[in-house]
Amino acid sequence: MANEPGGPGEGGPPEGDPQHEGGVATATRKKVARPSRYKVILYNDDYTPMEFVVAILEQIFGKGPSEATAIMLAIHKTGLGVAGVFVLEVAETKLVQVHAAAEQRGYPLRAGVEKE
Ligand code: TYC
Repeated sequence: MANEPGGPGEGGPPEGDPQHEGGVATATRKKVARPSRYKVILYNDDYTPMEFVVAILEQIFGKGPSEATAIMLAIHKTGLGVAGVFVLEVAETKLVQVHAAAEQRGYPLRAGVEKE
């Protein structure tokens, strides 16, 4: 059997068909589902220590020290900031992790999820 499912040639235009040669591939390609993405927002407050917010951004959101510090300072100045963008299930998990870590330390840090 030529052209086994999953084998080479799968998914592309039929080879040797003049109608499909040299054209713009995207014009005939089927649409693919792109899952919606969601921002995890952190909100400023007067009591959560800056170092704790930086640690959250590093440990839960995978930011490096300088980016985590920049995001924390932007939240401190403007009132809110984006910690990361994820598919919904991941965004909601991060939200739970932020609130659990803050609650454990007794800090009022709040976070939310917003569609991008
Ligand atoms: N405003 C806090 C302070 O001065 C720091 C802070 C930054 C708190 C970001 C929350 O999401 C936050 N200690």
